[in-house]
Amino acid sequence: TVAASGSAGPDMKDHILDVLRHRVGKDVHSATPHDWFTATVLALRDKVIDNWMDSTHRTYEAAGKRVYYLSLEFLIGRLLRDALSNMGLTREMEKALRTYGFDLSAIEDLEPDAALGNGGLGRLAACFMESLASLDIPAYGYGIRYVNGMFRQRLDDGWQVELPETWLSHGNPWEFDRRESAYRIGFGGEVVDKGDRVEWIPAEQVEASAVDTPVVGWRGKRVNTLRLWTASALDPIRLDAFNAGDYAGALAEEVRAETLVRVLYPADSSPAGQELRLRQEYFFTSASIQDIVRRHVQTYGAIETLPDKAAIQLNDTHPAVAVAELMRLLVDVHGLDFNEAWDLTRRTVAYTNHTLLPEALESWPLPLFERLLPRHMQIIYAINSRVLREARKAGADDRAIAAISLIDEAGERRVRMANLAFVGAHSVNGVAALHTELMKSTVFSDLHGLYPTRINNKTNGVTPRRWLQQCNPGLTGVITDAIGPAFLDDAEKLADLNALAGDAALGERIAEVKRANKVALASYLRQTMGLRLDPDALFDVHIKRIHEYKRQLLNLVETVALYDQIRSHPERDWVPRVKIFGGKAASSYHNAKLIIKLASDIARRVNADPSVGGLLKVVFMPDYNVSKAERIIPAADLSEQISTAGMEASGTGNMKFAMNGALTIGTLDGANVEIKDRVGDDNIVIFGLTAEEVAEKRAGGYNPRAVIEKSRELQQAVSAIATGVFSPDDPSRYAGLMGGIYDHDWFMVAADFDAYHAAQRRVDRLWEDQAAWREKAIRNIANVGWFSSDRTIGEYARDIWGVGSA
Ligand code: DL6
Repeated sequence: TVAASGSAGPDMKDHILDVLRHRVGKDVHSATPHDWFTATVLALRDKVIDNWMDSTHRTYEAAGKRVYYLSLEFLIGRLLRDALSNMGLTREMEKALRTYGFDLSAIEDLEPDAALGNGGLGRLAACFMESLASLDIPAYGYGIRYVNGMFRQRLDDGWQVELPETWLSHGNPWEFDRRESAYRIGFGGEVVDKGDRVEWIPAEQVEASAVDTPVVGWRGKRVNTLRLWTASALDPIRLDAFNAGDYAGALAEEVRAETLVRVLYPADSSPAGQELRLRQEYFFTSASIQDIVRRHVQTYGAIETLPDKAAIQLNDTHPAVAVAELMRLLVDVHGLDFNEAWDLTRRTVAYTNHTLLPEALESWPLPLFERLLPRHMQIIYAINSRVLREARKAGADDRAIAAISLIDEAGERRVRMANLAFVGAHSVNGVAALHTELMKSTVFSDLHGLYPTRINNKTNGVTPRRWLQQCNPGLTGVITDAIGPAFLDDAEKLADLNALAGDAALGERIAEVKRANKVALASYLRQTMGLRLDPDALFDVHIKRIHEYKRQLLNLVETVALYDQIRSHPERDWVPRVKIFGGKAASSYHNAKLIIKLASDIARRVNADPSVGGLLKVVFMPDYNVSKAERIIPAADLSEQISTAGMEASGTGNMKFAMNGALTIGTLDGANVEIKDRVGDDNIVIFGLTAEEVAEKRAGGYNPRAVIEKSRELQQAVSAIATGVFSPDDPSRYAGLMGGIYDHDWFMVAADFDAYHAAQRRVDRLWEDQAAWREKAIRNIANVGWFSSDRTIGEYARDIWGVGSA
C-alpha cells in the first residue's frame, strides 16, 4: 500500500516551477493566475499518478472483483482541494504557492465546478467514487463527458435565466485522453438472421472514446478511475463535400456525434422525453459495457466468469439498457445461449432506484426504442416473455401481469426501464429505509411479489472528507482537539463527542467556529449580492433543486406569515432570522421558476421594510452549486428538509447539514427518519403528516380550502401572495400558484402549514437557550457519522457486490 506522501518526492516548490515552465509554457513573469492553477494541478497530479498506477497494478495482481458504477451524472464539483487533502499535501502546496506570492484558496477558487449532474443523484455518485477509493475497492465510474454541464443560473429581476456552463473552456488539467479505449456505438438499422445467430447492422455509428480522471481516496491509499465518454464521428470530415464547398455537410457527421455529449439534460426527477436523451443513455451504456467485457476477456480469457470479477451498478434507470446490451454482447458476439447469458447478466447487474415519482420513472415510446435499438427491442421481448411466463406460473393475475410487464400497454405502448432494470438485476435497492419500504408497497409491489428477496435498502451517505473536513476545517480542528483524530478515518467515531455534549467549553468553541463561518458567508453575500446580514441571527437554509415536492413554497408562505406577525406584534421577542434559499429549476418547470421569482419578490419587499427592524432577511442566492454548498452548509444553523412525506427518496443535504452542526427542521421523509433515530427526538424538529397520512388524504376527500379557511395565519399569507402584495407590478402573478394550494394542494402545503409554523416557533424557543442549542448541535455532529458514504459503500460491497479491498 502506498502511504499518503506528506513530504515525498522533489520539493513541491521547484516542481511547480518546472511544470509551469515545461508543461504550461510560462515563467513566473508571464504566468496568469490560471496558469498557476494549471501548474498546481499538474504538479499534484504527478504525485497522484504514482498511486494510481500502483492501485491498478495491485488490482491486476490480486485478480479481484471490480465495481463498475454506471451513472449518467457525476456532480463532482472542484477536485483540487479534495485531491490535495486526500493526498496529505495541502500544507506542502500552501507553502510552495506562498513562496510565489499565491494563496492556495485563491488558486482553488479558479477551478471550475464540474457540474455533470443535476442534484442528489449525481452528487451521490461523486461521493460514492470517493468512498470506493477510500475503502480501497477497485472501481470505475462510467459516465458522459458533457461539454456543457448543469446550466449557470442568473436572476434577471428575480426570474431564472439559464446560461451555458463552460467548465472545459480553459482545458481540464485533470483528465487523460485514452484514445486506445474506443468503441463503436450503433443506432438504428436492422437485424439480420444468419441462421445460427443474428446480427445487428446499425444504420449509423459513432465512436466513443475514453477520457479518464483519477479519483483519490482518503490518505491517497487508492486512486480509482472516473471514465467519461466523449463522442466523435468515424469520419470526422467528408472531404468530397468539403472540396465541393459544402462545409456544413462535410462536418455534419461530426456535429451529430458531438451533439451526443454536448449537454447535460437539466431535468431533475422527470424524464427528458427527447430522442437525444435515449441516444445519450445508450451511447454511454454501450461504451461502458463493451469496455467492461473487453477488460474481462482480455484478463481472464473467457466471459463465463464475468459475475465473479465484475459488479455493475446501475445508478437509476438511465443506464438500464445495460441489461439488454450485455445480453446482446453475450449472445450475439460471444455466442452464449440465451439462458446462460441471462444468468450471467443477472448475477453481474444491480440497480439502485432513486425516486418513486411516477413522472420520473423512465419509459420510452416503443416505436422510438425499436427504431433506435432494434436488436435490444427483440432481446427485451424475449426477456419479457420469460418473466411473464414465470409470473403466470407463480399465480399472477392479469392486473399483476400488466404491472410486471416490461411493456406498458396502457395507451401508447412504452418500454419501462425500471422494470427492465428490476428483472435484469440480482439486487434492487432503495436509498433510505422508508423509500425502500415504499418501493415494496407501491411502484414495485408486483415485481416484489414475484422476486421477494431482491429489494434491499442502502441508506445514502456523504463523504465526510468533502462535507466536513475540507469544507469546515475550523470544526474539524475543534473536534480533533476534543476527541482526537480517529474520526478522520472512521466517521462513526464522531460518537465520542456524545460524552462531551454537555461540555460548555466545547459548545463555545463550536459556536465560535459556526460564527466565523457565518461571518465568512455574510461577507461573501455582501460582496456578491450587496446584502448586509447579521451573523448573530439564526441562519435558516433551504438549498436544493427547486421542486414542488421539496416545498420551498411552504417555507415562503411561512416566511410571509412570520413577516406579518413581526409587523403586527413588534413588542414580542422575535428571534432574528436570515432565510437563505438557493437552487435551480428545470428550464421547462413553470411553477418551480415562479417559486424562485416569488422568493425574490418576498426578499425585495421584506429586506427593504424598516418595520421588521432587521429581524427578518430573505436571500435567494443565484447559481447554487457544489462549491456554494461547501460555503453555505458550514454556516447554517437550521437545515430545511421539509418535503411532502413519501416523496423525497432520501436526501443527502440533510446529512451534510447535521454533520456540520445544524439542527434539522423536517418531515418524516427519506433519510430524515433515520437522522431522527440517530440524533434523538430532542435534537431535531419534526413536524407534519407522515407518508401514510399523505396517502390517506390524497385517497379520500382532502379539502384544502377548508383547511386554509381555518388557519388565520395561512389564509392571510396565501391571500397576500395571491393578491399581489409582493408583486405590485403584476398583481395576478401568483394567483395560479396560490390557486393550486386552494384547489388540490397535491404537495400538502396547506395541510402541513400550521404544524410547520408551530415547529418554527419551537425552533425560536430552542435558539433562545444558546447553551442547550449548542448541546443539540454537538449531538447532531456526534451521531451522524453513520451517514458517511464509507458506511453506505461498505454495505453495497458486502451485500450486493461481494467485493473486498485489493
Ligand atoms: O439518492 C440520491 C438522491 C436522493 O437523495 C433524493 O432524495 C432523490 O430525489 C434523488 N433522485 C433523483 C431522481 N432522478 N431521477 N431519476 O435525482 O436521488
